[in-house]
Amino acid sequence: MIFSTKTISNFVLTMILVSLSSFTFAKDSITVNKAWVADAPPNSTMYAGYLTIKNSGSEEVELLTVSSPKFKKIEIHQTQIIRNIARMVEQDGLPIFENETTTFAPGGLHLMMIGPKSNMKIGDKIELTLKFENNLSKTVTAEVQKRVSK
Ligand SMILES: [Cu+2]
Repeated sequence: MIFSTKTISNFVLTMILVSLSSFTFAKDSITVNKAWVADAPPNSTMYAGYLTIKNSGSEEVELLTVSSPKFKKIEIHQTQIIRNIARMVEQDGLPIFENETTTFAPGGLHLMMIGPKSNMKIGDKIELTLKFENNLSKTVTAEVQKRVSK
């Protein structure tokens, strides 16, 4: 087969555009919503945070870490009932499945926010940065709200 230089350069250009658009698509496929942090008694050393992560893309994306300037450390926890006892199990990376919304909610998945750098009160705004694979990151603002028992 013989390719003209123009054909090859068009081919290369197409490949560049294809890889750029798939990158853009992956970046825009994740949406983080409804972020809030449950109020806790004064001097609490831990808070629980909740949010939803929607993956509208066609590929699974893994949530790697969550951080906030107002906390020393944030872990991703899943509450599991093992022999009638609720235990919190740290998730080492959390797959966010394609075409699904993953919901963090009381009694299930939550952000375990450890070591607040100051006291929190209802209405305070907390910045959360979620890092995903493929160098994707999303920053959202969570408001401290009264815990609602379900
Ligand atoms: Cu926990």
